[in-house]
Amino acid sequence: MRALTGTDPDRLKEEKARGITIDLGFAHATIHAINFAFVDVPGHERFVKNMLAGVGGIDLVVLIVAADESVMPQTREHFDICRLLHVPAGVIALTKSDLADADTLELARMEIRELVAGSFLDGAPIVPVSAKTGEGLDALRVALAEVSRHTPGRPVEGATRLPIDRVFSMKGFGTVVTGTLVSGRVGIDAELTVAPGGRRVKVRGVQVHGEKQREAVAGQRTAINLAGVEVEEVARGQALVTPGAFEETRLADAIVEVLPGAKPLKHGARVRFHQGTAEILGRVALIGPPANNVGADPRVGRGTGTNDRGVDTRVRPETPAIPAGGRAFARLRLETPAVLARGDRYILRAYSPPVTIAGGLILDPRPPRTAIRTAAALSRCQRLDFDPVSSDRAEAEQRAVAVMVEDSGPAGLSLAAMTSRAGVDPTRVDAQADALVGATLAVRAGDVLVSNAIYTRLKNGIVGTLTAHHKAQPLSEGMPREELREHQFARGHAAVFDRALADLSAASTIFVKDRVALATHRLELTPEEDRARILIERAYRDGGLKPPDASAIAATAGATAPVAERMLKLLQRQKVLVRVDVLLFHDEALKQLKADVTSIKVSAGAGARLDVAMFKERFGVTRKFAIPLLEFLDRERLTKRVGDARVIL
Ligand SMILES: Nc1nc2c(ncn2[C@@H]2O[C@H](COP(=O)(O)OP(=O)(O)OP(=O)(O)O)[C@@H](O)[C@H]2O)c(=O)[nH]1
Ligand SMILES: [Mg+2]
Repeated sequence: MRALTGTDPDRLKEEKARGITIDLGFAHATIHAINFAFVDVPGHERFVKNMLAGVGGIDLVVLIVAADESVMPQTREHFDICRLLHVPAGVIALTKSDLADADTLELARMEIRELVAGSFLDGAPIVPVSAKTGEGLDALRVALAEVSRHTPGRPVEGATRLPIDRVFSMKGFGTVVTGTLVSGRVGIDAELTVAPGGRRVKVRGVQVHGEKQREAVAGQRTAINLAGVEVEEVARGQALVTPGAFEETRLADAIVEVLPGAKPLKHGARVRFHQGTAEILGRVALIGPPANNVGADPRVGRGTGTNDRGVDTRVRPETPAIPAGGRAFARLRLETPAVLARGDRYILRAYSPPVTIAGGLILDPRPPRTAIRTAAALSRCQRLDFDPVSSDRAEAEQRAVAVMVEDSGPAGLSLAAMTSRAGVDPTRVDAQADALVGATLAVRAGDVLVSNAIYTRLKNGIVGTLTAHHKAQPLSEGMPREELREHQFARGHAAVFDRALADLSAASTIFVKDRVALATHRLELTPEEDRARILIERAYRDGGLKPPDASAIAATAGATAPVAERMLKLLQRQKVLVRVDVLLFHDEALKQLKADVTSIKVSAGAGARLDVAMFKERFGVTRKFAIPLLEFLDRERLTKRVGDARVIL
């Protein structure tokens, strides 16, 4: 690395003393007018954990094999990791070429070719180099420049994500974090989140390759000076992200690919989950029906078949497992939260001894907490399955959003979750929502999508509930809106309920005011009730501002007390009678009163006064009615109390 970049990446005292790399080292160089940032990773198997924190964001790999030692166990593990992470391309450097003769070099070449056969490095240049003599360095530079030209760029427009690999404090600056910016950009004054944890921070300064910049973009090695956080509050494994753009999660559904040489990965196995710069302990739970069921995925936990007499000798595995070289769907249960997105690659290492056993792709960073050893869970994962490189992106997104909308039930999938959970680019959220609605898979209500099936069920449920309500309470004009929502859709999103009411109302199926009724609903009163209702209403209308006493109304109406009581309630719900304090007035009397007070103001001018005596005199009422009515006028903001009198407003 020093021969290539002029920088010795080994920073630690212990590294210098022992002559080995323990932790990540960084350097940069411009080669054939291309800016390269190098992440030097430790080779020793004891430090693979650190190596993993360095390879998360790389676009290219330089696989280093010492010519005198050829392919070593750690070479295989590093190569496996690169393959599982789907590093797209690379170059192989055969170092210490000065220590090897032509035959040794050729032997090493052969072993390397065998190792990489059929992989992304199949056919990659193998360049002998010597750091000692400098031989081959130019050829390595040419190879690097060449392979980098075919490397896809990183998404600059997406959400910002910088997995943190180092944190330190700089005198006069405060907290600095470094990492490879895997997507988005980081500019001065940007407000970001340190996740997991959700600590909000502000970017004070940005450096790329040791130089101050106003902004860093995806693909760059970056050092960021942060305001709003102490060094002790940030650690490798966290990420600097756009607030809300990623899921902080302890559960994820994923594809798992077990390495050909690894032991079978058992259901429930404890593993070390590596993603970004994080290492998190967790367990792997296999998704799908038990392997010994008919129709089960034959790649999961396959038995030994039949013996020569045709007897089924398959052992029913106690614990299903993904065999070496197998691929399956699994739910990852993490012991602490990770910051994940759909499409993330990750590595699994055994809990002990910590060797690399598998890797995979995150399909859903926030799956529902439902049973997973079922055919339904398996088919759900099949619908979520995709390949970030070869799949039709819009189509894969569409499938994922449809599944997630179904998962979300009546609560609906928010447009924000379409980005954080389903990985839809914010600029395409509306189009994807429209497409789903167009395919009659979902209904959009405000900022949420709810499945068409649930929406239809909700609408039918509303009609059913109202039908039952009208039957049970024929005198009710309908159900209070909130009561209907509680009854029908308590766990649902309010916007979805509102949309259902609006749709049913537009279709003239229901009638919505404070209460919701079927459009066909008519009050059905008995002749006695109807007569009482008419007489009561007349009594209040005639009473005007001196209404009858409610407790004596039954006699007036010639009805029984319960009937009179029901009719009084009905007239109040219909807003024919209005309660003022403990009194009931006919709505028309109150409207007339307000009109009269307004006309006083017109004739006497603004600021005219009205006191209790004047009110009694003018409207011919006693104090018993005058006081509540004046307070009513205050509440209606027609008058305002000033001392003992009132000013007409
Ligand atoms: N003769 C010769 N010696 C070399 C060459 N490259 C490295 N060495 C020596 O090999 C030893 C290990 O070199 P490093 O560059 O630390 O190897 P590394 O792969 O980074 O090792 P780790 O990071 O600890 O895994 C050192 O003593 C180097 O001086 C070379 O091209 N020729
Ligand atoms: Mg080293």
